[in-house]
Amino acid sequence: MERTLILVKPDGVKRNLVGEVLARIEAKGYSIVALKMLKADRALLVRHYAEHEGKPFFEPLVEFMMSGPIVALVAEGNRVIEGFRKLAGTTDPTTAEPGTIRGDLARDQGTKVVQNIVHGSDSLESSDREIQIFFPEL
Ligand code: D4T
Repeated sequence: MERTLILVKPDGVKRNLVGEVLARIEAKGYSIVALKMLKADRALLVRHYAEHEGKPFFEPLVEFMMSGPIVALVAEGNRVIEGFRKLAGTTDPTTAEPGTIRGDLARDQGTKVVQNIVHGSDSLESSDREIQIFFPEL
């Protein structure tokens, strides 16, 4: 069965949206098979966001992701990678479709990095890699 790594980012946790995000994942019919709250350190985030190293938003992104606790989870189901990306909506919350997590719950905060509530793996290769980073025990 396909699996994806989902993060509720610090903005989502601060705004008490963990339950809302989990409810949308479960209501869609995916199963949550692992879940934890943590404060990510720099080394973990540099691994997770390796593809963005060197980009102008990389440092603000790492700082933002260290600014408070996050919730990491693994969701499972047929085509869950694609399905959760649809539930999340596009990266820019201003233009993310209403009905999506980002479209309904986030907006441009004028910050150097986009604060958009959630992360979801974008491919099978990414999900394998990211699940290994956050849940090496799985
Ligand atoms: P994640 O990875 O968090 O699920 O988001 P996306 O898949 O939608 O976006 P991404 O990996 O391309 O970017 C990671 C993270 O960086 C922020 N970001 C991204 C930003 O602030 N400015 C930008 O131009 C881009 C591309 C938002 C999400």
